[in-house]
Amino acid sequence: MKTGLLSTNEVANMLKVNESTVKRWTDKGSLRCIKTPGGHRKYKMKDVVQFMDTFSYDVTDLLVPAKEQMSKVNVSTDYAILTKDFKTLAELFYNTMLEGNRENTFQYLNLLYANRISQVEMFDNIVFPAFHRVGMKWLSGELRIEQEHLASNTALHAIFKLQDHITKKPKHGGIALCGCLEDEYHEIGITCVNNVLDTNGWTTLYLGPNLPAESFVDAIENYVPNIVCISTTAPKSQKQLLEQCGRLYETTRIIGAKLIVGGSGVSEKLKKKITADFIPTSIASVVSFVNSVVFTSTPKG
Ligand code: B12
Repeated sequence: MKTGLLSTNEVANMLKVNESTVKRWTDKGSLRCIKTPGGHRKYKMKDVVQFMDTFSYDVTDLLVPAKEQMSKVNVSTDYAILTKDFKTLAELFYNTMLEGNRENTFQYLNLLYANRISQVEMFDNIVFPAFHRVGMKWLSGELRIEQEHLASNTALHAIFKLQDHITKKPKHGGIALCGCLEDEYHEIGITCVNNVLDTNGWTTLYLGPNLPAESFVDAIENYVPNIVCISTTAPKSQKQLLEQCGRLYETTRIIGAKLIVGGSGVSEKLKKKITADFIPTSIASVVSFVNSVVFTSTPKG
């Protein structure tokens, strides 16, 4: 997917005017732009939306047609997408997944993706905050357990389905093994990590939740990955988690792989004790770490 700044030509197409008109508006100061070192004008989507809002253009024209399939999108949602108002978008995702309609939830994510919200932004800023809200509502008794289950399953389905619609980088040969250790059933974080790695050219092997440490060790030995990613959200016991991470770490050392341990189960205290190569706090931080790994380490198999 194309992301980032817009060219004068792209803005002209959006506003249905000539490039020279866009340049004139820019030079007059009505439309903000960034000048590249080479002197080219580049535009941020939010500045174009701001301009359209000021001059009463219909911002809905900017969205790609994926929205036709959504039942509940309205102008304020369109505006939230175009201005990357993640708070509003997370709220909408929360409402959509709680309804339990898998297709609508997928369509919502697809709409975001089609409108320049990257997969990483979507997970870190929309999906996870929505789930944290589910957790808070469940804790305060405002959501029932079956609603939490329905929301998680609906979201997981949509997240996997979206993966088939994402433009992926070519495979670079790196293998990533992703999963959760025994007694850990929270798999949304690791699913997102798995999918983002797949998008970034990794061959991912998804082991899912609740896998005993011995089987994880076997998987590392058999598939000889470059990176092993595990997620822990609510560890049953810190002692068990530390011990199991220790075993995985030893095995990754033998084959020359890197171990990444993520998830909100890694508290500040645990961070200091866990043996791992990287302990991320967001999906965004994983991407830069793993991209450096694939070119610097070759698994010993
Ligand atoms: C959905 C959910 C469930 C679902 C999970 C469904 C599924 N298929 O995944 C089900 C119903 C199974 C469930 C069960 C339970 N749950 Co629950 N659950 C949640 C909820 C609402 C969302 C979890 C989630 O996916 N969050 C999104 C994740 C991705 O966020 P994150 O862990 O913070 O991860 C971030 C980063 O660390 C990174 N990341 C995550 N993993 C990884 C991995 C790698 C490699 C990398 C690079 C990055 C990365 O990505 C995220 C971005 O910021 C949370 C609420 C919450 N606050 O999260 C409660 C919550 C986690 N659950 C909780 C509890 C208590 C339980 C149960 C014990 C309830 C019960 N009595 O049965 C069981 C335990 C099950 C078990 N043994 O694992 C508590 C945990 C409290 C605690 N700290 O111990 C929470 C916090 C709810 C609450 N507010 O109290 N749960």
